[in-house]
Amino acid sequence: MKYFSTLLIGAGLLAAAACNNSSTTSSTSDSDSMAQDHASMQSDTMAGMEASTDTASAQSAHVDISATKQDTTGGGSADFTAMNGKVQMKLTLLFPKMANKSVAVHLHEHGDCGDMGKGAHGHWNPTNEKHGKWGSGEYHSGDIGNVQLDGSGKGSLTFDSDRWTLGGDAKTNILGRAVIVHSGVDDYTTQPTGNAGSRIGCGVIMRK
Ligand SMILES: [Cu+2]
Ligand SMILES: [Zn+2]
Repeated sequence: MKYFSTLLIGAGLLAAAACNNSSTTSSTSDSDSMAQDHASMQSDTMAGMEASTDTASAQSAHVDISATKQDTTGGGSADFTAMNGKVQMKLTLLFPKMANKSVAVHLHEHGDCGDMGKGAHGHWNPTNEKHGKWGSGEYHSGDIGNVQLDGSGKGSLTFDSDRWTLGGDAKTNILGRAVIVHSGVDDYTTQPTGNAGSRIGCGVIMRK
C-alpha cells in the first residue's frame, strides 16, 4: 500500500511538471484568494491526479520546489528530519527576481502543484485555527512564515515544528502536502492567507 501511494504521488509530480511546461500564459495577480481565476486552465488535466496521503512513518523526507510561473525562474528544496518528537525542516530558496525581499512560505493542504500552485488549495489547517504567526496565539500547522532573501535571491530557514510528523495521523502528517512559496510577505494577520501574494514556487513533500 505504501508503494502504491508513492507511485500516485510520483504520477502527480510528473503531471504537475508537464502542466508547468505546457503552461502558456500566466497572470501575476497578487491575489492568494481561492478565487477561481485560473481554475479553468488546467483543472481538467489535473483531475484525479491528487496524491493520496502517505501514512507510514518515515525518519526523513524531502521536497523539491519548482517555479510555478514561466516569468519567474527559481526554486529550492528542503529536507525534513524527525527528531525528539519534532520535525526539523532545513529549507533553501533561490528566486533571483525576489532579491532583497522576504517571501512567505507555507504548507498547503493538497500535494498538487497544478494550475500554477492553486491545486494545493489553502493553508494546511488540521486544527481548525485562524491564520497567524507560528508559536503565537492561533496559527495554522502550515504557517511557516517569511524567509528573507539576499541580494542574489537566496535564502534559508531552519524550522523546528512540534505539530508535524512524517507519516501517521493526518492531523500531523506532512508527507504528501505542498510547500508553497509566495511573491509577498505574510502579514500574519489577514485571514486566511496572510495576504502573502501569488504562488511562485511549489513542491510536494516526499519520503526519502
Ligand atoms: Cu501559502
Ligand atoms: Zn495560514
